Parts: sequence; C-alpha cells; structure tokens
Amino acid sequence: MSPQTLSTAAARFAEDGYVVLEDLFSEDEIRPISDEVDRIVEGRADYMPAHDVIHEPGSDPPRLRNAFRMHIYNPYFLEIAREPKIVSVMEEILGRPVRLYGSQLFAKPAMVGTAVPAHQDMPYWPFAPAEMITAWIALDDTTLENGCVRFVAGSHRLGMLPHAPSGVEGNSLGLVDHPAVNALPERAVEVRRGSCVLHHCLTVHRSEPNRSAHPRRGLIYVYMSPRVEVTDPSRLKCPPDFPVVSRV
Ligand SMILES: O=C(O)CCC(=O)C(=O)O
Repeated sequence: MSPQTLSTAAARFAEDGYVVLEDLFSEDEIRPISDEVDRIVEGRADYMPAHDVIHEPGSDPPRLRNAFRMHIYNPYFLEIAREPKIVSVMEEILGRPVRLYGSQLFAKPAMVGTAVPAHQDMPYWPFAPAEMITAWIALDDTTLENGCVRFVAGSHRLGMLPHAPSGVEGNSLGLVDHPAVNALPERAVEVRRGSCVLHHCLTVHRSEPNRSAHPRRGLIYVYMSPRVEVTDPSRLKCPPDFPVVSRV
C-alpha cells in the first residue's frame, strides 16, 4: 500500500472511527480463507474445541453463529492476521509493533443469522488504553438484506459508554440508549467479498438479522497498539502472550 493510500485510510479512520478497504483481497486470495472458514461453519474443522463455537439459538440442525480464537487452534489463521496489507494500515494508525489480541468468526447464516446488538468493543476487554482496532474481512458480499455491519460515525470520540447485559449469546453486552450516540449518523456499510473494514474499539456498531438466502460471513482480527496493557488478568480469555504481527 502506498504511503498516500495509508495516510488517506488513517485520516478517514480518525474522522469516522471506521474505514473501508474495498477489495483488499483478490478472489484468489480470499477463496482459500473462505474455504477454511466453511470447514468451521460446517463442523469439519476438528481443531476447533466445542467451548469456542456457539450456534444460532433454536437452529435445528444447529447452525454456527460464532467461532472464537481460531488463530490459537490453527496457525493458518495466525498467518492471515500477519497479512501485510492489513498490518501496514494498523501500524500507520497504532504504531509499531502491532500485536494480535483475537480472532473471531461472525457466520450470520442464511435466514437464521441473528442480530448483533449495538455495542462498543472496549467494554468487553480488560485492556487500556483504548488503542485497539478490529479488521472485519468480508467473506461474502454484505448487503442491507443479509445484515451488513452498521457503524455510528464519530462515536469513537464519545469515550466508553454504558453497556448492559444483552441476553444474546456471543454478544453479551449491548449499548444503553444514549442521546449522544443517537445524534450521530449510523451508516450501513455494504462491501464486496474480499473487502476489509477497520473499526476503532470505541466505535458503536451493530448488525441486523440475515434475511437473505445466502450466508454473510465476517472474519475478524483485533489488533493492539504497543501501549496497550492488561488491566484485569482475571477477565482474559486467552494466554497473555499476544503475538507480534509487525515484521521486525
Ligand atoms: O459481524 C457482525 O455482524 C458484527 C461484528 C462485530 O460486532 C465486530 O466486528 O466487533
């Protein structure tokens, strides 16, 4: 990515709290990633432990909703997290060296994929400062009908906002209704397969159910700046040796 493209992406991100990197992966690059994710979705990935997958409530046969921490169970997913096209933007915004916190799949299966309540990511995490960014890689075209992610532009400047239990397995926290958030524009971000959307850990976002006949799969990675530290080890759900993904 050219220095010009990197600084334009960083400026957009600073303004809105998210930025779309359209067509970041070519079809040839995204296909093997998509195929491996399908193995997880279809229950063929025997490296995934049962405690790190959850299914859509009431789905019969059970349809996968989320998988967590895939990079710990399969080095292929760690390799994807090291993709220089993503890491270079992270370094531009967060500084070096960038570390990886987590990976997760939002499978949003056809017809039964449920909503993700509005939330910020930071209230879920035992870290400070709030210098963490999620890269959301589209494994399918995302549309209004299949539940594309919606971001509240500028909400990352509001600080950490009150959340309450949401009752949703996989997304246990939901934003408490907040006038400052309601005053900002929410943008539904439709992207093509292979695109990547970065969002700040304080940006409010959500998604609606998948009402289409096709899945809407998003593979996410969460990156941390060199300054981020664990504030409450008892809330960590993985070992604290976060892999450095910046090249030395
Ligand atoms: O994929 C979705 O629907 C929600 C994504 C999300 O909550 C996240 O990336 O933090």
